[in-house]
Amino acid sequence: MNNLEDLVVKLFDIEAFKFGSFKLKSGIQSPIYIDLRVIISYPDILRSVAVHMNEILQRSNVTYDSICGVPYTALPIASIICVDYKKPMLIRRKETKNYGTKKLIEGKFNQNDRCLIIEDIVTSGSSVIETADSLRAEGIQVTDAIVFFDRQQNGDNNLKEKNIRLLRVLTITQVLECLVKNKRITQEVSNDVQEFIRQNQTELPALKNGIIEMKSSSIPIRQRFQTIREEKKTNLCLCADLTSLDEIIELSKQVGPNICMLKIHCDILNDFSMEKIQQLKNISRTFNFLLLEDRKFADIGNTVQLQYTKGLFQIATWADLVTVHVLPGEGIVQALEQSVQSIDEPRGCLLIAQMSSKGALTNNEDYVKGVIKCTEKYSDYVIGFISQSRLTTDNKFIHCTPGIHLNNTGDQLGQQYVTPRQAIDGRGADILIVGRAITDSINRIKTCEEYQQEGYNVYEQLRNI
Ligand code: S5P
Repeated sequence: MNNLEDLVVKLFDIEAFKFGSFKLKSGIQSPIYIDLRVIISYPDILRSVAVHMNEILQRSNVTYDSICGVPYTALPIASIICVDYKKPMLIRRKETKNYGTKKLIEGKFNQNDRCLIIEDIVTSGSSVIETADSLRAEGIQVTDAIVFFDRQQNGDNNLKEKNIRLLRVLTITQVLECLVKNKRITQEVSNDVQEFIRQNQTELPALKNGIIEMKSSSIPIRQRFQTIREEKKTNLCLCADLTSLDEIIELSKQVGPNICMLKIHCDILNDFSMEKIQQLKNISRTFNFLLLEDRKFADIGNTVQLQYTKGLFQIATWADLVTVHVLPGEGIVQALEQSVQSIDEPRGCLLIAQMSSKGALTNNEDYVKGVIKCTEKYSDYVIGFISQSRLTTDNKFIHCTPGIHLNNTGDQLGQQYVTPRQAIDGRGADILIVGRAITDSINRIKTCEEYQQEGYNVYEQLRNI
């Protein structure tokens, strides 16, 4: 069955294409229903689909080191291409395991390998993008994807936005033409479908499962936190005060499902590079957590603008959130907010209201009042506080509390700890910032899970009172 036209007719005959009136998952009524899953029951057809896909790959001169099929229908197709054309395969899990290595990508790969994504049908491109984000989070390059069938609902442009070129064997227009020509459907039915397609163009949707918010790039940070907390059931911010970004990247992949935020200090890193920080950012998108650079800005407006946007770190380009002292006056916040106006993703900051360290000069009533005033004035950019108590009844401001440990009361350098329960119940914390309690523990993943569970349980208990 080398002829593509024969294959289309065969697919119609095995009911991979159905025409009528079908309610889609989205609730929309569609005149066409396409389900390529049936091909696994017809080995000749399955192989023919793979052969045609490979022909397109040959013609397009794509170079790649491995192939990753999007579960499920594309998996057998990917397997055939990999075996027949001797390419290694990767598999992206739909969910990470709760045990063992928690790997999201199975198979062997090297950093900067190029992986081709295979999918059966593309509508918006969201599944391909979800797969690409996971691969990229592992340092694998994704530049091309191939689909058997393009519904022509703007998937190609959505993928282009993510720097992925879409190759395809067939478009819906070609299928309709072929089926009319072979008298399987009437011209009228074909026109109806074309009209439906024209009216149902897609944009990149937000994905579910707490993993990847494609539109996270446009959802305000405050709202993102609320969604993450509910979907992932976590109010834990891991504070990774490690000096190796490589190590933070590895750790963030392991604990990504457990945290709502990752806090780092970029100026303590021995191996900072924009490439690596971009990788961390991709991981934060894959696992849907916020990235907080704990820069604690504390200078005049002009200087903080430069510190925020320039230099080695270019913090504004990657950090969803930063921390800020209001010591120099509210101009500091105005200056920071101004410098991210041209960035097309939401940015926010947390004001340091009260510190956890012994004898902190911040912990004075007038100072805290000034911080609250500033927070209210710049409430678009300031999403909340770093604090040791609840400072306002306005729940839109997020209270993040550091100085958390389950079985320690402090360190030798003035840090003071309370337990997660004390922080949430006693002090009104929304987010627990936990550092060495996790990073110094023998099993970081397990400890992280413990803090996540403890923090979220206390939050839920209070919510249900
Ligand atoms: O008052 C504060 C504010 C902050 S942001 N007290 C703090 O400890 N922090 C930060 O939280 C601090 O810089 C460190 O990164 C983290 C606490 O780390 P831990 O190891 O003591 O939990």
